[in-house]
Amino acid sequence: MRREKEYGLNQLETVGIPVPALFVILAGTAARNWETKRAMRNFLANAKFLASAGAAATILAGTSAHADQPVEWETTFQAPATDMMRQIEWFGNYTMWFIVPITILVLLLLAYCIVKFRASANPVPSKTSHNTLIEVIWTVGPVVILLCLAIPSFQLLTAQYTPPEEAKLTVKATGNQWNWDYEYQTDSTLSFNSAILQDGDRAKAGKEDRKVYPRLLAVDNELVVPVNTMTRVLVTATDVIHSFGMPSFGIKVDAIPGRTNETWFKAEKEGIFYGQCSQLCGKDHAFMPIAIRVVSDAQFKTWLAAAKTDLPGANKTLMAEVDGQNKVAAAGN
Ligand SMILES: [Cu+2]
Repeated sequence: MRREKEYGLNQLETVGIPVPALFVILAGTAARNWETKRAMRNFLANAKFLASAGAAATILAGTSAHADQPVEWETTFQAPATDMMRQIEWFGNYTMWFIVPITILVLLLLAYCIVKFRASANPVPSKTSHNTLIEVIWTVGPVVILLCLAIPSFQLLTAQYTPPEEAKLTVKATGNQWNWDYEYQTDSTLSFNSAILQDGDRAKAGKEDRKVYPRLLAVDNELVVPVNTMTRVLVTATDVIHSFGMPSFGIKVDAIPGRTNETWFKAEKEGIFYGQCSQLCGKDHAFMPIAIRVVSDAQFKTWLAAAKTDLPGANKTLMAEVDGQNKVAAAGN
């Protein structure tokens, strides 16, 4: 802040802008806590701009009990499953409050100028080349707007790189052309490969429900994590650069050969979540999905113990339990 004061905002006083007033506006923006942001976000979420968004939400509501995944004609983010994603969603909506008015203002100004100063109505154009007031406005205006965007943006970036607590579970995700290896860094390591689910394998895997296990997103072995647990993900690759992305968790980090990147999440909802490799990595880039199954702590412990000796068996048992729960929930019991 001091640097801004030294090099930037001091100049405002020379052009007659009351700097303290500016700081009040900015401080208000910066100090607004997440509760207020949440309220604003809810308001924005209700004010859907497009009818198709509403339609997409209706479609999504039908499947959200089971899974969070992309839906056709989706115009908004997938439903957040972590606080980080909620903050990202808030910031996305917040920027719309600047983008939409600016776009409308510029459009109206253009239309006004095109009509008012057209050659037939205004044959002798003005030769004005300077106007101090307008120049000050179009310099100061964008500076204020950029500061209003920069401050929450940097706060969000800082939050993403500052895990609020020590991770309770560490998982390493290694990208390969074109599948993922997962390694649980627990007392005795568990590692397995996770590749796209082939249609021919659906019946054998018990994954015939395409709503829960969608085409191009379902995998043979999901990454299983416990709910409400701080999870650290170490991300690397063996061949080319991939990217580990999970939209509803608000995470995306490059998987680079010879280097380990780190990200974290704390999933708040149980269910199965889908993401994809997000870095062009070769001919099957579109076919290396990421599936994370979030389960209760007890279910995770049982699964982890069983998976060390029999992964397919552990997955089947877990699926039977989770799908059974969902059926009971769907029946309204
Ligand atoms: Cu990839």
